[in-house]
Amino acid sequence: MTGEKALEWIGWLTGDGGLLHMTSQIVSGPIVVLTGAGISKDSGLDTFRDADGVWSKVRIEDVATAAAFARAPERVHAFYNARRQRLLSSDVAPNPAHFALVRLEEHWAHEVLVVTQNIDDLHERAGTSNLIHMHGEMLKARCESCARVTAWKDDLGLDTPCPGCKQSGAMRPDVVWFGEIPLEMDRIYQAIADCALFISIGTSGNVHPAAGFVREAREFAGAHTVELNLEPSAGHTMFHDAVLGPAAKEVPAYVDRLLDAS
Ligand code: BJW
Repeated sequence: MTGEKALEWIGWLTGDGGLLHMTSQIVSGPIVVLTGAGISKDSGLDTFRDADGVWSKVRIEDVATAAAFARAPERVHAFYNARRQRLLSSDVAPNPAHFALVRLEEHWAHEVLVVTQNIDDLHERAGTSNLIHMHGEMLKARCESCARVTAWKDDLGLDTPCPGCKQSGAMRPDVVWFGEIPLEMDRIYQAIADCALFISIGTSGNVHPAAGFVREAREFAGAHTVELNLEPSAGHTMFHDAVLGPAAKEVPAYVDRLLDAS
């Protein structure tokens, strides 16, 4: 069966400086890939918790909670307007890690679901189709009055009317702030329960519920768990294997090894 010998092959052949440890477990079946800000770092977007990250410049409690938005909506709009314009600038584009996940989806014999915490659209631009944005999307706006979600590329402000109900002052970025419930959780937990391989890419493992997915995959689904990150994440002990290095380099190489062996 395609993919059956993939991880056995990896364990046998690799061992370069970026590799912490690899087991020889044989894996075949569905894959869940969790991605975080680190996968988009090589595309020119900031991470959150690195030294130069978003949270080194603004406080979470000022921009990433519903209370912050209620208290100072202009500041929250300015924060997301700037990030939206950055995402749409000509020098931001998918990097080889995003494209490698498209190859995995296209050529793996079983389902590959990408669950991203990122609100950028770089997975879509690369071509990933089986994708969940659990923390929402920067290029969508939601009306708090009528709940309509609208594709959005312009700045948002207090004077922006909802295209549906026409009310002004109720539009917000369609993202998940702290204290809000991430999207499509039932579908995500079902996919994790069914997966044979769980791959985490470019996330620090500090934010729940995403940080708990690896435990679900390993302990309840019996999945093989692999982390690809610049440095060990907060939950690194839950992963069977780890590959340390930049996503743009390590993800294509890892996907190549999986597919070459299948
Ligand atoms: C590279 C690299 C390169 C760099 N290559 N790698 C349990 C315990 C404790 C607290 C909680 C808990 N459960 C819930 C909570 C509360 C809270 C929470 O987690 N708090 C913690 C901070 C303690 N969680 C919530 O409130 C969530 N809601 C919730 O739990 O609802 C209850 C519920 C859940 C499920 C079912 C039913 C009910 C909501 C969380 C919302 C997070 N929102 C944000 C901002 C909004 C979107 C935006 O503006 O972009 O989402 S916060 C921010 O963090 C953003 C990210 O998606 C998220 C994760 O960050 P990520 O991706 O991990 O980035 P970094 O910067 O942390 O890490 C980057 C990594 O990449 C690093 O490791 C680098 O080394 C690496 N890297 N360059 C590869 N080139």
